[in-house]
Amino acid sequence: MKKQWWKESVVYQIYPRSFMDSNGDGIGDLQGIISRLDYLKELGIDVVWLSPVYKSPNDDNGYDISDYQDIMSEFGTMEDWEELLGEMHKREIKLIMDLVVNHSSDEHIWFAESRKSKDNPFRDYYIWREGRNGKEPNNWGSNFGGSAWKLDDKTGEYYLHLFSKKQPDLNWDNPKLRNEIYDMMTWWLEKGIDGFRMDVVNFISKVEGLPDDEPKPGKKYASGSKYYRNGPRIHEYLREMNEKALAKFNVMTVGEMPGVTPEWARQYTGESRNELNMVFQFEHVSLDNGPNGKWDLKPLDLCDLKLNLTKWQNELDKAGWNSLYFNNHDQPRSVSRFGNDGEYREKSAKMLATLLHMMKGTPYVYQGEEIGMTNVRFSSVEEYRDIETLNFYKEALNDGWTEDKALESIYAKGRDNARTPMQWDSSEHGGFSDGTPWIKVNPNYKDINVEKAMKDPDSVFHYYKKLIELRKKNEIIVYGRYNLILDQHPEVYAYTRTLGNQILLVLCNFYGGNPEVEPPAYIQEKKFEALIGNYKDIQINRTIKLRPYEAQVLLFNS
Ligand code: TEU
Ligand code: CA
Repeated sequence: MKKQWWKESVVYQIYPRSFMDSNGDGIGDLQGIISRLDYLKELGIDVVWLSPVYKSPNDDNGYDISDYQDIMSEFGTMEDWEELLGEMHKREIKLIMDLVVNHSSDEHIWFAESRKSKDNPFRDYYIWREGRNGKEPNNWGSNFGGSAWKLDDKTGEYYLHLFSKKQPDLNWDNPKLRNEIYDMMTWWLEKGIDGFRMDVVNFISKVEGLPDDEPKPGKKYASGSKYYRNGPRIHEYLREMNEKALAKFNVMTVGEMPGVTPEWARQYTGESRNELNMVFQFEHVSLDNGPNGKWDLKPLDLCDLKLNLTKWQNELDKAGWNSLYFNNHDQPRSVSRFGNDGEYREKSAKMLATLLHMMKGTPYVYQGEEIGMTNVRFSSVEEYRDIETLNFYKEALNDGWTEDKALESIYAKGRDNARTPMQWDSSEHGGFSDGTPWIKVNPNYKDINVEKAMKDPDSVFHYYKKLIELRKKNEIIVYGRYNLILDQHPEVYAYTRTLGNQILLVLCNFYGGNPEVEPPAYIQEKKFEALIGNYKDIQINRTIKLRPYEAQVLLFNS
């Protein structure tokens, strides 16, 4: 397996709106990020993935871009951005930008032109169709609810929007559009950025004819996703993008890909294929979805998680590369979702971090995860800001859900769980802003904050720091082969990594019980070094006795 800097890196995701506000308007900004770079350096991360900071009307918090080559005024100026890049590079932190090119904002100049007339030169930058018997061109639903089509009065045709109606899908089948994108990417790459995270990039090629899909019983709209995920020309486009923009630079790429399987991922990330370095898959964060999707709550079965992550570890072992994540700006906080955010908040946050960071792949840390930030429960829907959440709430009530039931789903799965402001200290608004934050701070900020975590040597922060350090010192954590053990154990997730004559044993008690596990035979014979654990000692005899949410990592040399 070829060594690469991005295989040896840990990435930290910043959601700028919620990270740090420097001027008291309640909105995080670029100067705010600059003021916290020393903190990130202290944590030890190598790369920052910055969620979108481009000009945007913020229908979807920057994932609706109206100018790809300008900065959102609420966040600062291009000079601020240049300063941010410089300050990061000075600290040897790399910067990858978010590339959102499945769609633009409807306020992008391309769309303003496109909608003017059927023969406008920009018409084909988007996906326009005539209606069918006075209705939408097909029965696809948008990922944010409702139809995926909007009728535009000006020309009497519909445009496709797989997300909000202010996010019209770009037409990648048009070579002119593709070249515009590659030029824009090159423009950023020449500024010296270190790569891209690509938003829903496996959606860019749609099946010709945009056929109807089968709706679920009782539903008006169908998913349609089988006609736009991993579509017919996707590999062609990614290779062209590589050839025309990426290949000239030593950068990393990660494609966000809902619905991707390991088979697909091997094609996208295979070393000789010249497409992407890694993908974000969604299978492991969908295991607690019921049959009706994310809002349909279902408890996680640990064995499902083992089976799934193991499949990804094994299938991408020789071809491709994994990205490792539990959190991002779209997911609820992992300590609340898979751990225990009450009595065992710190223990379980460390356990989950151990489980993920000792696997093979590039780990991603989402802002606040490194101090064990939790989900939030706002008492009324008025406190929520996320378009997906608000659309869901409206639809759920229309479908006959009670307010309480809808709120329970939002508490468990809503994206705003991840978007409450970063908790820096115990001062008002958690030290995020001197003004009124655009979304409320989680009321637990007095207890959970960066200042407190940095002072406490036992904190989740210091544990993450150590996990990141270990990856730098032990090649086995980066390149060792993964092997699941105790595969049927209902409470313990255990695996080994092997490289040369070393074995790394990772034991994670996923729950609050006291399971006793039989260690592999070699544990009796070989000397080991305890690399990291979330208890002060380790209880090993004939068996290993695990305490609630205990995690242990042992390294054997032979
Ligand atoms: O998310 C892609 C996506 O599929 C989301 O709809 C995701 O599945 C959902 O948030 C979870 O319920 C990307 C971005 O990460 C997200 O923030 C954007 O809203 C979306 O694309 C549109 O750009
Ligand atoms: Ca601000």
